[in-house]
Amino acid sequence: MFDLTPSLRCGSFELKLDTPKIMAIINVTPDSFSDGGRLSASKDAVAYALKQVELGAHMLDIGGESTRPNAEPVSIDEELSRVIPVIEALATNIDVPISIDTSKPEVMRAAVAAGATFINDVFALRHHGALETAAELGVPVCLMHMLGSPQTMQQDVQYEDVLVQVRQFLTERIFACEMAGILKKNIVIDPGFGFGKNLEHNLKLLANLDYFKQLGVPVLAGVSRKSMIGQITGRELNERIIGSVAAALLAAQNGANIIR
Ligand code: 9MG
Repeated sequence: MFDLTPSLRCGSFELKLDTPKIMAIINVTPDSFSDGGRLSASKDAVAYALKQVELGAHMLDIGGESTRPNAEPVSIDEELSRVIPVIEALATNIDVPISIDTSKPEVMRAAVAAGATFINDVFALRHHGALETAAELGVPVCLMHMLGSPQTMQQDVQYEDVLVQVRQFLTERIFACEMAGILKKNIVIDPGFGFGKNLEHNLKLLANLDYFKQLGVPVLAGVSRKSMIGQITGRELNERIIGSVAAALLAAQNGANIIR
C-alpha cells in the first residue's frame, strides 16, 4: 500500500504532516539569551531548546540573526559562532529535526554539517549561491515571502492583491528551486506574516491560507508574537502568547502544516 500522508524527510526524521506540527523558535541573538557572554548564551539556548522538545515541539528553528524590522545584519562569522555550538550540542541529544534559520549559504552548509536537516530562509534562497547550496545539501527548505529586506520591508507596503502577488512570488521561487535541482517534496512555502505587510494584508493571508495549498507543497505559518497580534490585542511583545495561540489555531484551521 502507498502512504499518501504528506510528510517531510529531514535526515533520519520523517515529519508526518497529517496534523499540524509545531516549530519552536530558538533565537541565539544577544537580546534573546543571557548577558553573561557567548558560552553562557549557548548553554541557555540549548537548555531552552531542550525544554521546547519536552513541551512537545516537533522541530526546532535555530537562528543567529534577527529578522525583525530594522534589525542590524550580522557577519557570517558572528552568525556561525552563535548557531553552530547550539546545533552541535542538540543534534545528538534530541529526536526532532533541527532547522537552520539563515539566508547565508556558508551558514546553511556549516549548520547541516553540524546536524541541521532543514533550512528556513526568509529570503527564499535569493542570496547569491543559496539555491545551489540548498540543492547540494539535499535537505528540505522553507521559502518565505518578504517584500524588500528587514531594513526596508515596512517602508512602502503596497499590493494590488496581496494573495495573488505572494502566491506568484512563491510559484516563481518553487520553479527556481526545481530548476536548481531541489525536489518538490523538499519544498515548504510561507506567506511571511509581517514581512512587508500591514494588518489588513496579514489578516487576508491568514484567512486565506488554503489559497497557497494549490501550489502542492506544505505551508508554514509564522505568527508567534508578531506585530499583527500586538495591533489586534494592544499587547506588548511579552504579552502576546494568548493572541499568538489564537492566530496559530486559525492558521492550522485554514491549512497550515507547520506553525512557527
Ligand atoms: C525567521 N522567521 C521569523 N519570522 C518567520 C516567519 O514568519 N516564517 C519563517 N519561515 N521564518 C521566520
